[in-house]
Amino acid sequence: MALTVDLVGPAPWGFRITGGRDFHMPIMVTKVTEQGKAEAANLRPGDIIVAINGESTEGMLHAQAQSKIRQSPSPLRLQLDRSR
Ligand code: LEU
Repeated sequence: MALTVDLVGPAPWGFRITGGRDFHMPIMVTKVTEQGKAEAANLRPGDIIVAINGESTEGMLHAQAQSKIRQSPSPLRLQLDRSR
C-alpha cells in the first residue's frame, strides 16, 4: 500500500534506515524510536521509503538519503510502500 506521512520536526526524527543504491536495496526503515516524531507520524519498521520530500529515492546512495532526511525542514514528507 502506498501512503504518505508527514513528520513534524525538527530533527532528530527518531528512526533509522538501511539500503540504498550502494547496497542494491531499497531505502527501508529499520527502527522507530519509542515516543519519537517518526512514531508519532505512524512510521513503521519495514516501510520502504519511495520518496523524501518529493524526491524519488531510486538511485540514491545510503549516505545521500541519510543526509536529505537529517537536513530536511519540517515537515519531513515521506512517501512509503508498506506491505502489511
Ligand atoms: N537517525 C536520524 C534521525 O532520527 C534519521 C536518519 C535516517 C538520518 O533524525
